[in-house]
Amino acid sequence: MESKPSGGPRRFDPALPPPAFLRRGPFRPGAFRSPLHEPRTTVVLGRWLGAALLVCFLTGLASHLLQDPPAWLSGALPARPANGYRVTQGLHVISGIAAIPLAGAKLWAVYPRLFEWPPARSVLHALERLGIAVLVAAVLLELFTGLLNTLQWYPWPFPFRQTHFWLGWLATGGLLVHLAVKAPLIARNWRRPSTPLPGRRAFLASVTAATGLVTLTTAGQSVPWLRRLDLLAPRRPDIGSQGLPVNRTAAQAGALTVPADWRLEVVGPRPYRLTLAELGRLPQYEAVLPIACVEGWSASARWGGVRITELLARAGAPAGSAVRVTSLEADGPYRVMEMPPQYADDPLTLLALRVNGATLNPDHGFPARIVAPNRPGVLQTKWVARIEVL
Ligand SMILES: Nc1nc2c(c(=O)[nH]1)N[C@H]1C(S)=C(S)[C@@H](COP(=O)(O)O)O[C@H]1N2
Ligand SMILES: [Mo]
Repeated sequence: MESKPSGGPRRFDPALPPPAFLRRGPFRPGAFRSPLHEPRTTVVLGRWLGAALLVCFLTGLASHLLQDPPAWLSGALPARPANGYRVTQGLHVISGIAAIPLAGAKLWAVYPRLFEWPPARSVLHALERLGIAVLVAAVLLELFTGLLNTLQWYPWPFPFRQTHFWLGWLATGGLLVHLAVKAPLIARNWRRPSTPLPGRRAFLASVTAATGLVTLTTAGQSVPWLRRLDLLAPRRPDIGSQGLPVNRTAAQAGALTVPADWRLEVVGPRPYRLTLAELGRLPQYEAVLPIACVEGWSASARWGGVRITELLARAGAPAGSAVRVTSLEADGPYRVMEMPPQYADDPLTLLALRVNGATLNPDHGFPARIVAPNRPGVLQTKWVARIEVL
């Protein structure tokens, strides 16, 4: 059956029939019977998917810059709002998870085009299809690696963060080219058609329900009032020792032992060392700050301890100094952390000795850890050994 668009809703333009020997399986004329493989459906899905990917890209960029800023930017990152990273990273993971069913539906709607004949009508058409292949591959890999990251599962040989970052640019670039190429088709199908297509409403309602369901059952890992619905996310932010999840336990950090003669070492113009008891006799402050993990969960806690800015002043550090913090861990990617001056100076930035009123337990960083406003969890260094003025 050769279907030419007539009257009713437009199908994707039918091309030539494939050669006789190929006319089987998906190359059979009429192989795709659903009327929903058509542009209006893909435009409706594309709007939602595009919005989710855009939010995901921008919040991902924020995440990357806060965790690993280029030198020219590091002094300009804001320490406020204190919850900023919690919100952007929460949105990053929420939009990424929502994009998964949306991308599935969008690909289902367009996949008959994979079997178009001829595979390329012109050089331009070949380039366009190549662009779509890159876009689809980048988006799928991005969603897949991101989802596995929320599970702390890295079954691949490449570094997650850099790969995820560059794939994000590739996907976004590919998306912009795709939108430009498809602009006329998008414009034609932007508005609701006068004749509704049977089945489309039910299909779109199912996609909306699926997206809503995965969002609602995972968003509670970062959105406190959705906590009770948090059934599918890897973490419940209220489950963990001392009322807070643990990302990497002391055991996972290499059977970490705190030496009996532990002292905080502060290195600056007037270096000094302090025991835990001596730290406890310095002026103590409290700050309510979240741990916001890049993997998507976040939880607020009440931290108590000494202000970093006061420790630095005591070492004779000039105002506006950056610091390097080293953990007791033997190795591990988060053993050493650098903190630009705007965080080190902030009255909310603490060398915390307590969490939610109790002495830190080993998993939360005993004897002392860093907490600072608007910073990714990975930079909230646990088991602190040394603070150096840079
Ligand atoms: N020294 C050290 N500090 C660390 C880590 C680590 O592996 N080593 N993990 C970080 C990560 S990824 C997070 S999310 C927070 C988690 O803090 P919590 O386990 O107390 O909740 O600690 C951070 N501090
Ligand atoms: Mo983390």
